[in-house]
Amino acid sequence: MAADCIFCRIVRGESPARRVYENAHVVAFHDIAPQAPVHVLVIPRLHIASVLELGEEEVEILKGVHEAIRRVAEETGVATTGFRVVTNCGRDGHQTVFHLHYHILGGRRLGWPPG
Ligand code: D5M
Repeated sequence: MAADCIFCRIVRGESPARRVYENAHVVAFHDIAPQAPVHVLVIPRLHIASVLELGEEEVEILKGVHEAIRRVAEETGVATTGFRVVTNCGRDGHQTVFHLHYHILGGRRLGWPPG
């Protein structure tokens, strides 16, 4: 856990978030600045800076991430219409919060390629 990390604070319940799902490994909550009608973030409870820090020891966390993605997609209705899962990494990837997170975006027709 990182004391000054906003997503760690959300995991600990010290900062508010509109939680939609959680399991032993992850928490999912609505993004504060939604870019689509459905915009939910899935984050590991453990502080991991980005996908670059994932290895074999994190495989159970990744199972939890994928369970959360499926459950959030079903519960928000985008499982039937389609959606996108994105993780931004580093400067060029436009990562602004350095606690690993997966954006679930849906509820409208998304453009491709992303900007
Ligand atoms: O995306 C970081 C995302 O995190 C961005 O879409 C805003 C969101 N965010 C930041 N702070 C909060 C809080 N407190 N609640 C909910 N959502 C938040 P990135 O991929 O790093 O650019």
